[in-house]
Order: sequence, then C-alpha cells, then structure tokens
Amino acid sequence: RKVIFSGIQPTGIPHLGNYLGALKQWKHLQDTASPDTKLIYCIVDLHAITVPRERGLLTQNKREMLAALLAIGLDPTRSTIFHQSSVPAHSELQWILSCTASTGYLSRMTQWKSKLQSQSPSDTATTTTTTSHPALKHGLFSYPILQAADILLHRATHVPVGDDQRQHLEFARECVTNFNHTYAASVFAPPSTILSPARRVMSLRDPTQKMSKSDPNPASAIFITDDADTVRKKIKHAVTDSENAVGYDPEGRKGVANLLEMVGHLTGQSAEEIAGDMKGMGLGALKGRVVEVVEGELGPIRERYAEVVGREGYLREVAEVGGARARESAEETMRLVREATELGGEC
Ligand code: AQP
Repeated sequence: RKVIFSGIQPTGIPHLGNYLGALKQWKHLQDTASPDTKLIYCIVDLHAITVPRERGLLTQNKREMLAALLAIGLDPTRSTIFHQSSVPAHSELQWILSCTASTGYLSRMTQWKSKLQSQSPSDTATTTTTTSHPALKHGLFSYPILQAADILLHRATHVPVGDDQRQHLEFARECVTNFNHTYAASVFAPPSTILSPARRVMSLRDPTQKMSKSDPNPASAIFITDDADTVRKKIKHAVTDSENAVGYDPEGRKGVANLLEMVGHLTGQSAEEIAGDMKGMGLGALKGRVVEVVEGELGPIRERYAEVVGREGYLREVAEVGGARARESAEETMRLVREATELGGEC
C-alpha cells in the first residue's frame, strides 16, 4: 500500500519556499492519489523545540501551521493531519533507531554542519564535533533520527520534501538497513524521496541562501499570509543585479534566476521560456510579473487562512481526530518493532 508522509516544523508561517518545495506538492498528491493511498502530514513540534523560543510561541505556531495546512487545501477527512507530540511513538521509535544509528554519518550531515557554523564561534566553524559550544544541543545533532522515526513509524513509501531534506531521507534509508540488519527483521522498507520541481527557493535578500522561516529578516521571504501590499514591496526590493535586462543564468545571475523560477513554478512554464517571453524587458517588468503570479496563488490561500485561524474549536477537533488516526497507524508498526526488538513482551 502506498503511504505518503511528510512533515513541517511549526516555526512560523510557511513561506513560498515551503509552499513550492513541499506544501503545494502535498496538496497535489492528496488530490491525485488513488483512494487506497494513505496520506499523513505531520506538524513536527518535537523538531521545533531543538531551538529555544519564548513561552507561548510554540502553541501559537502550531495553531497557525494547522490553519495554514487547511488554507492551502489539505482536507482533514482525506489526509491525516496531526501534531507530532500527540503520538508518543515518534519519540519511542527515535530512541530505538538511535541505538543502531551511526554518529559518524550524523556528523557529516550538511544541515548539522551549517548549524555548527552559524552557532559556533569562528574557531570551531570548521569542526564537526559538538565539544566546544554550549548552544549546540544534542537534539540538533540527532534531529535526522527523529525525522527517520517520523517516516518509518508510518511505514511511508514516499516522502515529498524540498532539496534541503534529501540527505536526511538518505539517512532514513540507512536507518532501515541498520535496524533490519541488527534485528534480522524486515520491519521497514526504504522510503522514496519525491522532490518537487521547486527544489530550492532562494532568499529575496540573499539569493545564495535558501528562503527560510528562521531568517531574522522578514523581507527575505514571502509568507503565505502576507497581504498584497507586503508581497509587492518584498518582491520590488528583491536583490537582483545591475544588469537591467531579463535573462536566465542560474549561476551568474542568481537573484534574477530565483524570480524567473518562482514564476515558472507557479505557471508551469520553464524559467528559460519565461526569460524568452520577456526578452528585451527590464527587471521592473519581471518583478511585476512575479507579483502578479504570486498574488494570484496566495490571495485565495490568505483568505482561507484568515477564515480558519480564528476557529479554535475546529482546529482542536482536526488535531484530535488526526492524532487518533496517527496513533493507530503508529501502533501497527510499533507492534512489529517491539516484537523484533524484544521490548514488548512479558518476561
Ligand atoms: N527554500 C526552500 N525551497 C524549497 N523547499 C523548502 N523547504 C524549506 N525551505 C525551502 C521545504 O519545506 C518543508 C518543510 O520544511 P521545515 O519547516 O520542516 O524545515 P526547513 O527545511 O528547515 O524549512 P525552513 O523554512 O528553513 O524552516 P526553519 O527556518 O525553521 O529551519 C521541507 O520539505 C523542506 O524541504
């Protein structure tokens, strides 16, 4: 049976990168999957606590993320939508997987290495150890094991993610091999990665960096709830270059390429095609086109979000029903895991 699983951190309102790289694909899969395909979408709050936050913010972020998932068109009667911490088996399986996971492999993860660089003083920036900086917590290091547990707990066959998660998916496949080999079992099968065509949407302020919720500059990202005026201003001020002519050169003109790719992902055309259509035009015209297509896509989402985010009772009910369904799905797997590991039986 095909099982599609994916997750998103409740670390703020999703941006255009999350939307094009993951959420739009989630909705597309929901709308096109055969009736017997299981669809499971998780708000990964356990992942979100790897970085500190003010009290109250996580609750708010979780509610807003749930509203955002409904606003993009996920249907809770078709897709299981739930908060990760409402299914304790995610943490239980993480521990079990961690006992066969390699620390060497974890320390080579690109995301971990970049967190090391951003959180460490410069003298530790090139190391891959956790020895020198108190801000580096173990949860950040073992994050990919929890992510593997998320996926394997529901025995996902397909996982739609953006390019930044590709390496973590490879690690999840490694966890499958390690577990099955250690326990001479075939409990898990390696999940396939589904990469959306929008693999990496870049920051509007620095097109060498991916658009990210945790970027402290809100002008770097278009959030799916930004109003029309904010969207227009952010795009108008997007960093491009001094050549005032539309042209697609993903290496040499990263800012312009990012804008062309955004239009492409929203219209279904290729970036080259759009550049061809806009030949001879200036960057102001390109930015105008970006505003038009982004607004066309996000306008209705923004309206649905405003309508649903205040319905606290409804949101609670969606989360409760999703949590119950996810616990059932998890329990089917955990029975097999406990049997394989001898953790479930009476003595
Ligand atoms: N810039 C991006 N382009 C394409 N896809 C992206 N994704 C994230 N950024 C981009 C995809 O969005 C999904 C959910 O991501 P996440 O919230 O679980 O964590 P993340 O990848 O770390 O995303 P952010 O926005 O950068 O969040 P923070 O700042 O909290 O770490 C994933 O499928 C991801 O690939």
